[in-house]
Amino acid sequence: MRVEVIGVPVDLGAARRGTDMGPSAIRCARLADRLARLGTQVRDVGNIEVPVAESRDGGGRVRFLDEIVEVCTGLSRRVADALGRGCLPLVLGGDHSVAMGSLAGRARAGRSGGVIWVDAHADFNTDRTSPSGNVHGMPLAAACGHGADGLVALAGGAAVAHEHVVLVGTRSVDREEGLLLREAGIRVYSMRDIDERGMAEVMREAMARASAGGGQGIHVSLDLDVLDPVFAPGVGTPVAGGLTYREAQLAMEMLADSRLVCGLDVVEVNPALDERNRTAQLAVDLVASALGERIW
Ligand SMILES: [Mn+2]
Repeated sequence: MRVEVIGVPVDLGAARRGTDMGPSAIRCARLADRLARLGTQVRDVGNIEVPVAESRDGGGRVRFLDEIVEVCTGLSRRVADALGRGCLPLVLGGDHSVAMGSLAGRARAGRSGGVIWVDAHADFNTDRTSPSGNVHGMPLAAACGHGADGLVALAGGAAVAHEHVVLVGTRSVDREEGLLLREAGIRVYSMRDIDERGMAEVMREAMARASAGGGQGIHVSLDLDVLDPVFAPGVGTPVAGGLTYREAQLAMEMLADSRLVCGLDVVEVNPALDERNRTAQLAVDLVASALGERIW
């Protein structure tokens, strides 16, 4: 397997500053060495250029809309290039707005497929429903074709069909985004589902849905806040009651076994809030598992 690492040092979509340091923190946690040990060919193409928040106005209903569209457009080109070369794009965020660039890139490369959104939040707000105007609460809705025109236009419309989108680990949903999710008929595997049925059963079902019975590639968008804050303190919007270390690892191990993963985002690591880079280290552990590292 060949992997292209693309860093997106952006925090314009988040309320808390600092996820722009995420790509650096993840590289410092020895991502490249870890992947090389798997026998994976790794090429790091560097970072996407991101405007500095202080140099822009960023006002309006959707904060930093133009800047985020600019960043995601650049990312979508890099992702499409990677896919065109037969490589798996590994996108290091940055806040979760980068996922729109990843999915736009897949569309740009002429590929279709499903999405597994592993996150404490649903990220299904639109410009109309968002309480904050922060784009990192909107990327899944935008990828499904809902929300601000500029965001939806990134992929030229919906980048993924509702029936091939699943959420895993959800435990914080705003009222109106919940209504929108239900209306769209999107399958949510909340923490309660994981509590009751176990991660293995949830992941088997999630992968079957996202891949439409095995035929399609799956883009995995991993927000580190899906983990319980006990394991991942370095995130901007922690929510209690999240995945344990092993539940998250099992999900990634099962994704690797499926051989269906065609792209991976690792987002919302915030080194300004972390403890000695442990959340970035955890991100590297999870990426390694998603790309085939096994216990033995
Ligand atoms: Mn998220």
